[in-house]
Amino acid sequence: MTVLLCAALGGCARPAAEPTPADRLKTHLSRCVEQGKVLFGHQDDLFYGKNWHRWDGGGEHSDIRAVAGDYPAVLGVELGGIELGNERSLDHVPFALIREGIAEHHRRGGIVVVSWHPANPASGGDSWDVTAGEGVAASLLDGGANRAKGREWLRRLGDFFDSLRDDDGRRIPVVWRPWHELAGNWFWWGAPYCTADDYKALWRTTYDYLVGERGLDNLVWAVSPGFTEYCTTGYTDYWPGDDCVDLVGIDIYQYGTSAEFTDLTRRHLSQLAAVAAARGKLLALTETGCEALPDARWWTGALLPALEGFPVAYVLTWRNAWDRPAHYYAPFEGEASADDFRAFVADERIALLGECNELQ
Ligand code: BMA
Repeated sequence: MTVLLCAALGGCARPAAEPTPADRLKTHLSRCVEQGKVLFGHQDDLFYGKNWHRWDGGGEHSDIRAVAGDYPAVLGVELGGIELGNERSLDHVPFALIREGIAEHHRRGGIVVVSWHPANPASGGDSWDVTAGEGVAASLLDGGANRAKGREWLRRLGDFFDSLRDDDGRRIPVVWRPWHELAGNWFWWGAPYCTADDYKALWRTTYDYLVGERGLDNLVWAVSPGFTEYCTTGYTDYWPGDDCVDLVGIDIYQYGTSAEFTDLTRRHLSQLAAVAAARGKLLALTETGCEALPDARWWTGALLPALEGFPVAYVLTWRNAWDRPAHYYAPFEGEASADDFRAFVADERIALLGECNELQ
């Protein structure tokens, strides 16, 4: 009987392996791209925003939902401080609340992306402490002075990723983008202080530990080096390896005019679209924004035309700080660009949570 059935089915192929949580997330993102959608994201959206925060008795809120009637499709979360065993992120959010928010967003059919601004292992300063100069990244590698500390940091990260579970106990997938903005001179792992070989080894060490040793199958690996005057080879010489990258991204903020932002973003996205296509990777605008939104038509006038025609899976706008009045990148109730933001998300290309959920 088995033989007959096998013959009828054209041979006994081994059953296909069950897709991992990361595979399912990649499929979800690819489906959105195929449908011509760009998922809209906002950093820390569920945890705090303009004049509110959810911890210490604060209730649920979302600046995006308050303005546009739905949550962002993509929730950005930040793990800086977890490596030290802290209870709260460097932006004051309890990690327990971050875990809860990730599960909540996943349950609603949304996508989570994770950034990490780790401390400087050599100086004890923060990510932006570059006073130790070259060699800090190398100190985390095999034979380096901070290797044991680096292993401990990765263990804490691994514990957190492993603790992300859905209601059935399955791991929740997230886009994970460690060691970002490599091309800048502002992080201790930045290109001015880190050779291509050391950067690739740092990435490989991170990947081998989390995926190889810990077996974490819920991470979609995103690289977002960027291009700067200090380094233009983030996607070539510093490329961590085709087997340990799933998504190619870039972080671009507006510092000049809206027209300059649109032009710069288009130039960089067209370069990245070619990299992503050649390597078979997803593409995203992994961080963006214009602090305090001086241009009330920024959404339809600058960001939408910047994205036009590129197969961008998602765009993540940076956080609306609860404790720094001018440090915000997304609208909130009464903010000057709120009307334009509603027009932006009404565009058929832009998806908030509801549409993202439907495309699973
Ligand atoms: C930066 C700023 C900081 C913040 C950091 C990590 O761009 O928003 O205030 O601590 O990101 O989220």
